[in-house]
Amino acid sequence: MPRLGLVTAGESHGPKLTGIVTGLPAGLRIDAAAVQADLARRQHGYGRGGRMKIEKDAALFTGGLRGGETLGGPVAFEIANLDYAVWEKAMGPLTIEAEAAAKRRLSSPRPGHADLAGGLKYGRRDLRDVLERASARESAARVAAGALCRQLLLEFGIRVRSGVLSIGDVRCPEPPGGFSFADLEKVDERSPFRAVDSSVEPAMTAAVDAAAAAGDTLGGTILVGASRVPAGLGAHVSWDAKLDGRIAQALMSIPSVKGVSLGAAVANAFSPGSKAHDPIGWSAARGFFRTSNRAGGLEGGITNGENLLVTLYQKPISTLREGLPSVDIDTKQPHRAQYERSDVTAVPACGVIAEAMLAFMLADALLEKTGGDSMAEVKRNFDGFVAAQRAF
Ligand code: EPS
Repeated sequence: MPRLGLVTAGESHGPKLTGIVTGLPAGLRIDAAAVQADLARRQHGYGRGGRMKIEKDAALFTGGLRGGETLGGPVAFEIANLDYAVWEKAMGPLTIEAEAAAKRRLSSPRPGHADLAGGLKYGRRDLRDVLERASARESAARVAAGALCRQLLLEFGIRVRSGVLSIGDVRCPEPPGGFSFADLEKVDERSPFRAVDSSVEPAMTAAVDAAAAAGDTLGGTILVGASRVPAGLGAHVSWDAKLDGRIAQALMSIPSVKGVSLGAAVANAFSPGSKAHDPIGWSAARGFFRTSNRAGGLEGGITNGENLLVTLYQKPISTLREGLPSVDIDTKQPHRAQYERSDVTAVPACGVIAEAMLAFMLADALLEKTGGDSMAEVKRNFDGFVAAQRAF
């Protein structure tokens, strides 16, 4: 049964985002500077629009911590939306001014965004009521929550990293045997693309510039992974206990992510079984190990002790300057989709959000395995199951 919970609240141009993480054990030391660093990493990236110049994301912790340590209760935090200062009249939670709200109304939905589907479902004639919550702004709260989980994982030596594989049609050349966690360790966090191979970054800059000049947008692919993951997280016993499915759901829930694949899943689908699996070896020093990692670290929905490797496929952002063909919901006449200030691409940021979601799902699976209300109990139980595996 899942152990961790995450609820986020807040609209993109409302006063703030709120996050609440439940299920963290007591006694986890929280490094606020590391949370801040992840929030800054998410904001960094070539191809972002004007909004990122306005926001300075910072998590203000308001519950569940004392003196920098978790207490075992829900951990709550807030991230202010600095842009709210100019949106208050249209986005006030309790009162809005009709004229300001009318000026901000969205009535020509953007194909690819949640605007129309959400408007139909919730009966909202101002599609802004949908887009404000569907906005990827919400991912800032996920990153803060993921940063807490990353700190828990680090206590067990588990590290989570990501890197951009492609933007538009510019791809990092794939090494023989595929990308590995070592490629993610080489990613330069100061780079505005965070590509696994920095030699393609000038071509990525040119592709984003060309898309921006044409009023177009770009998607891409991202590799996210975790190292030193112990075998035995997740379970094969029920469809909803399988960790591969749980991770896929979490990563697919990131705005614009439309595909998720584990290890060499796509290549494997076109290969015979003799070339799709990972031979098993054993040595006294390493215990059981694999000579390749095509499975991406999961078999039968259970971690197998190899590094976790997941690829995400992000579609191009659906807000285009000229507006894609759409219909005005009032007149029902053809009308170009309304343009909202937006990004040209958010692929580099997506990697940071993917790290947060993977850290959350791995921390959840680890705590599910160990149980424990305090970090001391979690560590004792973790050491016990690792020792049992070594003796297997
Ligand atoms: C987004 C549109 C843009 C992005 C936003 C996601 O916002 P705005 O309409 O205010 O310019 O910048 O992303 C963020 C605010 C963020 O923090 O990532 C969208 O429509 O999803």
